[in-house]
Amino acid sequence: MAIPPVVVSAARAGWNWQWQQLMQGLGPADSDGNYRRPAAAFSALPPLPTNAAEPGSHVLIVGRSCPWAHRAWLVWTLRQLQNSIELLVVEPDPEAGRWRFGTPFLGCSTLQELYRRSGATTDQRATVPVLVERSSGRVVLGESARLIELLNQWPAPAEAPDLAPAELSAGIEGWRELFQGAVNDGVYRCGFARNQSAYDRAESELFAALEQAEAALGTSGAGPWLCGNCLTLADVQLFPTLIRLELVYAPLFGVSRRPLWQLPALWHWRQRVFGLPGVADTCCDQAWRQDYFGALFPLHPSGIVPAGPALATLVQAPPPP
Ligand SMILES: N[C@@H](CCC(=O)N[C@@H](CS)C(=O)NCC(=O)O)C(=O)O
Repeated sequence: MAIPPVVVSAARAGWNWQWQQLMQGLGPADSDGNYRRPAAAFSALPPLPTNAAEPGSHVLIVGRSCPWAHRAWLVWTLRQLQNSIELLVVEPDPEAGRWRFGTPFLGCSTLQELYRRSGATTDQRATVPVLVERSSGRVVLGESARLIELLNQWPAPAEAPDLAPAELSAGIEGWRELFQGAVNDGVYRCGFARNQSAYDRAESELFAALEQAEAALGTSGAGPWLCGNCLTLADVQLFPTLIRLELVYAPLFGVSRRPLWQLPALWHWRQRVFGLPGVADTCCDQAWRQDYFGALFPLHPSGIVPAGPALATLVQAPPPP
């Protein structure tokens, strides 16, 4: 028997109302429906700690699926900070919507406890990445854009690259500012948009920025990195978003106007970054899929985790003609 149209429209209105409530749990939106990322706790760039050179004095806490943590993990890897800063991976707890430690860390079982102990208020989110001083157990910095700057100043082996050389600073900062809003946060503004216009705004800004990067890399004699011969924080900031593009952002957040193979300079750039020593170890495609599709209930209520594509096909094979 056909369901009466009045019942269908009542169910739709009820479902839409509930969806808006659930979306509020993912993140706030402004009155036009644009997602507005809440400010991070412990976001100011501190001076380099006096005990930075002491091996094991600090711990970098990351989550595998988080793109903001990924950028810090990349700088830690590229600058070979393994002997000076310990890396600690936390696990998601989708039911409680927070990060937890596999085994208690400095007396805390959740990241939230660690943040509270450092003075975070109850309305502040306990986010990764976060840098913690081991001896005091206190948060040093919890904002990834500043954290990658701090890690770039951290005492490192002589052969470690400087990812922000002074002579390139204008170019690096230009790219970083563009990517932070239009791309890194842009994918979330697409996925968490509350209406079509909010999505349209974020989506066109995002692809305009990608096309700008494509044009810069595709210019003859340019590259191999965004700022020329030198790998910089600009490359570091773009990679975590682009490596997740076909795996999660296209299917889940609707970032699908152009798959990356249609931006060939960026496709090859992504392969180059992936091929740098240690970078593959920071790419956990199974965890990305599981965490995004399994945990973002309002966007994907079934929780069904898609089977592909395999990461290897995105970083090893040449793009389709
Ligand atoms: N502004 C922060 C944002 C980081 C962030 O949003 N991390 C997410 C994971 S991708 C998180 O830890 N969320 C936990 C929460 O919101 O409670 C940064 O860039 O460091």
